[in-house]
Amino acid sequence: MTLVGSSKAGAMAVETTGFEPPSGGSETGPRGVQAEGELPVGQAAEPTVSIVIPAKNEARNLPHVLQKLPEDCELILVDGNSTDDTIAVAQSLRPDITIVNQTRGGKGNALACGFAASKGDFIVMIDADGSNDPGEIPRFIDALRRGAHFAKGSRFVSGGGSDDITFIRRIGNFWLNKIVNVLYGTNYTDLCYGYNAFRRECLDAMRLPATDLRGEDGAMLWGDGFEVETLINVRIAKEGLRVTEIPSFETARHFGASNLNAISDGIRVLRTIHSERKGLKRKVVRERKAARNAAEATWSEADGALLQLGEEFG
Ligand SMILES: Nc1nc2c(ncn2[C@@H]2O[C@H](COP(=O)(O)OP(=O)(O)OP(=O)(O)O)[C@@H](O)[C@H]2O)c(=O)[nH]1
Ligand SMILES: [Mg+2]
Repeated sequence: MTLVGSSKAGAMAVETTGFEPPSGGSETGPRGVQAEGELPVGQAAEPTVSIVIPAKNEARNLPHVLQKLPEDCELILVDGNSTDDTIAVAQSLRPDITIVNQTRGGKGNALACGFAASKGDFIVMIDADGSNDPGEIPRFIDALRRGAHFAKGSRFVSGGGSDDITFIRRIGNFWLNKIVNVLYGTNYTDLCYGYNAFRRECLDAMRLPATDLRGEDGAMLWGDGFEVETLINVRIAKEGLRVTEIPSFETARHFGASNLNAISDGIRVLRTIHSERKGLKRKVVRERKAARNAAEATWSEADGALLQLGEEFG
């Protein structure tokens, strides 16, 4: 698969006109906060794409991922001190891959290290366990090309789904998602999902913990764990960036065991949601909700009018 068609390797053409949700995607999150109009995509006319892959003992799963990734992208695998052949397998499958060693523990630190090493104008984050379909990447890129700052994978919009999520995780994700939507005025449908893509400018909004800091006795810092997706989503919302949700289907990991603990990681997510509220103005949340309701009302009015037209002339 290539992302650029006939354009030069490592780059693709970008429309920098205003925002329109891509086909199969839906606009969500705070709206109308960011100034409308042209969105800068680095300095390049044809932005480049980096794919960041956190991997901890995923040697057996990597063939299902790396062989399906586009050729015309920068690939960065962030190794979590794997004790299997993760690095060797990655290098044999994709000799062009860059291997990065993470500086602390956890998936969040792995992503921060991968983002810091990346050079692309667009950055895709995808798991190494084979549960995210690389074939969906063009949908994410398309949303960014159409003006979204952040293209957020969702298993819970039409066209998405999961063979992997357990009952308890589904319930936890649902309620955590709901809390974020109420507190931050967003319209997310899948808070804790790690398959996303974004414009490089989003890194400033994410403010992930610096990769060169050392935790006490090598401990993880806040944001280094599985709370990272929530941290990213909340900070993107706080900055009022444009988010488009992309339907995504998650399959079960092919081999190996999960690194996530639904209870302890769920608590980290909850604490993140709470601690990120500092400095958030209620007025901003209210304005975002009002803007969203107004947009929804306009859509349903337009829908009604179209239906009526259809009945009259159809
Ligand atoms: N580098 C690095 N990668 C990690 C770490 N923890 C998890 N990952 C990777 O992050 C991705 C998601 O982790 P998973 O363990 O699959 O978590 P999950 O998807 O919630 O769990 P499952 O549904 O059971 O697959 C996988 O590619 C992991 O290899 C870590 O500490 N360091
Ligand atoms: Mg997984």
